[in-house]
Amino acid sequence: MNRTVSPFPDQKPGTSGLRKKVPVFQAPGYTEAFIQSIFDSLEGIEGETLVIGGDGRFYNREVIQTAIRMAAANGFGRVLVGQGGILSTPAASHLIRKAKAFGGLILSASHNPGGPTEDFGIKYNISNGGPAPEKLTDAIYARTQTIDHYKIAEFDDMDLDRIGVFEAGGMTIEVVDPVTDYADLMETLFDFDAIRTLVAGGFRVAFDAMHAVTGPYAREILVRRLGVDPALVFNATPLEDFGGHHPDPNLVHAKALYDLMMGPDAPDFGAASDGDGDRNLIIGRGIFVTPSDSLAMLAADAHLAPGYKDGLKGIARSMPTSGAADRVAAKLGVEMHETPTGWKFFGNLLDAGRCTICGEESAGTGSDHVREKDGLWAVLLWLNILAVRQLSVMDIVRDHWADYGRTYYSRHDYEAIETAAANALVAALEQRLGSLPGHQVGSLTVEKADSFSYHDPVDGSVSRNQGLRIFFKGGARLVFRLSGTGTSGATLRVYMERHEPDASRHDQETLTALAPVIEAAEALAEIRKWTGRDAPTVIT
Ligand code: VG1
Ligand code: CO
Repeated sequence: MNRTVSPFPDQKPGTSGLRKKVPVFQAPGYTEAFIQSIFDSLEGIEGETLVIGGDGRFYNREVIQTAIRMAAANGFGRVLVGQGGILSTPAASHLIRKAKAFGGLILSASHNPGGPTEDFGIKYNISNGGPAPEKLTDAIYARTQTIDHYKIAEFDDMDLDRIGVFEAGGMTIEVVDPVTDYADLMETLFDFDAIRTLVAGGFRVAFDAMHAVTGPYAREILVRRLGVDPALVFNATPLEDFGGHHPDPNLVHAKALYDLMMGPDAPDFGAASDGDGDRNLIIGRGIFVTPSDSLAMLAADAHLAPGYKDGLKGIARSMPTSGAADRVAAKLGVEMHETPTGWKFFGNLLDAGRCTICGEESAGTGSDHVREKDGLWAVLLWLNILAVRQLSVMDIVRDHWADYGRTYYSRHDYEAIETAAANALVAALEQRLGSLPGHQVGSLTVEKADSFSYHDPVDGSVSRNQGLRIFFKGGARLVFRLSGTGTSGATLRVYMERHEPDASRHDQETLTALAPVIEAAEALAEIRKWTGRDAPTVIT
């Protein structure tokens, strides 16, 4: 049946779908209007398959029931839904590809907190398993401006906990095991025997699932298939509110793991993932591996894993990610691509065979095995490399720095600042960009400054205003951009990096090594003046 609904004018497309507070999604007709706007923007869904799953956060089950009824009324022939409403983002991407589905709805707000007054999100992925490209997210947004009704079938809630095939509203609904297919895919890419041998030999692996979606995946893959000690798999039961924490695998929110890894009884390898399982944090005994470095190191050694034994077609990174991976691509003699923030920009490159491994500084790494970033994939590739090289994480990192130089890197986030102030800061800096080259800031001299535009080499589309970049003589770089995933006010992200080729200078503290770049950020953008903040909320 058709029900009337009002358009909702202020929902600009974000970095990954629509993210709002739960009460916003609970407003009558709101969720339905967004889902209908997605369906209205797709062509040819009649009789097709739709994958639905989420990270298990509060409101997941309710939205899944609504989405199933709406899929039936909109003419889908089949829905595949993860048991309990669960599918990690990479597992959903894989399922879309494996089932040759038309697309999928992924319900998550990723690393944002969950609960009745916390965050929820809805994202649409296309048939390649990847996030909708900008053209489609723009179309969905345009539809939200004019939508006046939605279609919904009337049938009882489905039992999401029972695996099986059901019929309702003229549509087939299959409740599937969310873990097995994904775990099997991982076994095709990595040498599980080698990792099992490593673990059996006393190599201790710790994993923090942060009470989010990777718990069941980690139990199956790490514990059951690889023999990892279950006592070192922490917070493996998904909770609707993630135990009241942010399921964000960084040094602030995964501090317990960090402290363990820096402590006297540290395991050999520590990792964590986020709410929806697409991010990864890697910490060796006594050493945190920055995500930008991790991307470079995984790319350099990927050929040691069976799935990548023929080498890489290319590497891609988001613009704010450090240039460490570029040096690996240059040495391997493969293409290097620099895209805007957000996984949707990697899809075309992966589909066209222009890159094999992709990554973002925000703890996202992945490959052409799916079309999303993949937290456990990165953990397994690290373990495969460690098993083959028989070195510690610390030694692998130091070797890499010795070969390629070290790229010091840090991101400063100013969360929940006033939107108007954030926009004004960016506008003021943007206006000055043209006058910056040659300008002296402390000990640094600006070489070049611009606003990043991306020209997609595959489909020719152009994405503008993707962040302000300031390059200094000698290779340091500063980037400013506003987050597209926050749900309260604005978040300013400042990204700093500096390459240090001299191995005798690889032991500096990151913030010391970056001090001139950090000072330049304040001098150029006047962050204090605009935001009223003395310090960032999160430093990663
Ligand atoms: C952030 C990260 C970005 C990532 C995005 C979605 O976006 O910076 O790299 O792709 O989150 O990740 P933003 O616009 O807030 O900077 V996930 O794991 O939250 O889906
Ligand atoms: Co995520």
